[in-house]
Amino acid sequence: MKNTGLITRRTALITGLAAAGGLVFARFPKQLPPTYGHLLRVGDNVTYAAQRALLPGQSLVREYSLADITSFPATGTTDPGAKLPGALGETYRRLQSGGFADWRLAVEGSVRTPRTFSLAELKQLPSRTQITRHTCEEGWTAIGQWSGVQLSRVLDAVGILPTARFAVFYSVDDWVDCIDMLDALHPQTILAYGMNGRDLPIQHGAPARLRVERQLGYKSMKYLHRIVVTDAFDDGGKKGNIQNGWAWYTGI
Ligand SMILES: Nc1nc2c(c(=O)[nH]1)N[C@H]1C(S)=C(S)[C@@H](COP(=O)(O)O)O[C@H]1N2
Ligand SMILES: [Mo]
Repeated sequence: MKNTGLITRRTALITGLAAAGGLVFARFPKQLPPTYGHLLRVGDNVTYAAQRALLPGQSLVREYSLADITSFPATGTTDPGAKLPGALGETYRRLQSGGFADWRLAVEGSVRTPRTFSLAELKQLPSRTQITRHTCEEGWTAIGQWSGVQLSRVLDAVGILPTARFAVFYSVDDWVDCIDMLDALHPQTILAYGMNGRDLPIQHGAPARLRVERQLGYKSMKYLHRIVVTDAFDDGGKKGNIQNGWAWYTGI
C-alpha cells in the first residue's frame, strides 16, 4: 500500500507520455510506429515522432569528403563462410568462391513484378556513392564510402503496390529486420556493393548490404539475400530486433 502513490505517479507519467506521443501522432496519422501503444516502448514513439517532426520528409545526413574516411572495424558476423553452421555457411562459401556470380537478391511481396537481381543487374541500375558516418550502438563511429544502388530504384523496378508500408530484409546469417517506406525510399538508403572504391569486402557484408544512414549501424544489414515488401509490420520473430531486446527504430 505504501507504494501505491509512487506507482500511481509512475503510471500517470507513462500515461502522460503515451498521451503526448499520441498528440504528436495525431498530426502524423499515417506514420505510427509499429510499437506504438506498447507502454514499455513509449520511447520509440517519442523518438520516432520527434524525428519525423524535426526532420521534415527526406532530409539528408551529412556527407563527408574522401579525406575524412577513417579505418572501419567490422562487427557481428564477419565471415559467414567460415562461421555459419551447416548449409548456411556452405551456401555462402560456394557463392563466394564463384565471385558471387550465382548470388541472387530476391525482391518480392507487395510488388507488381517480383523478381531476383544478380549483382551484375544491380550494378546496371544507376549508382550512388556516399561518404557517411556509421554509428554502432556499441559506442564507436567510423566514416566510410559506400557505392551501390538506391533501394528506391530497386523498388521502382519491381513496382511497389500502394498498400506497401515496410521493406523487410533477410540476411545470410539469418537476421530479419525492416524499415518503413520513408526510410526505404530515402535517397541515401542504398544497397551497397562497394566500399571505399572497391568491391564490398566479405567482413563488411559482401556481396551487398543495406545502408540506412539515418539509423544506428545495426539497421544496415549485411549479407542480404532477400527483400520482402509488406503492408503490415513484421517484427522478424525470434530473428528480429524486438524479440532480442533491441529497438526497432533507432533514428540518429
Ligand atoms: N547480417 C548482419 N548485418 C549486420 C550485422 C551482423 O552481424 N550481421 N552487424 C550490424 C552491426 S551491430 C553493425 S555496427 C554493422 C557493422 O558493419 P561493419 O561490420 O561493416 O562495420 O553491421 C550491422 N549489420
Ligand atoms: Mo553495431
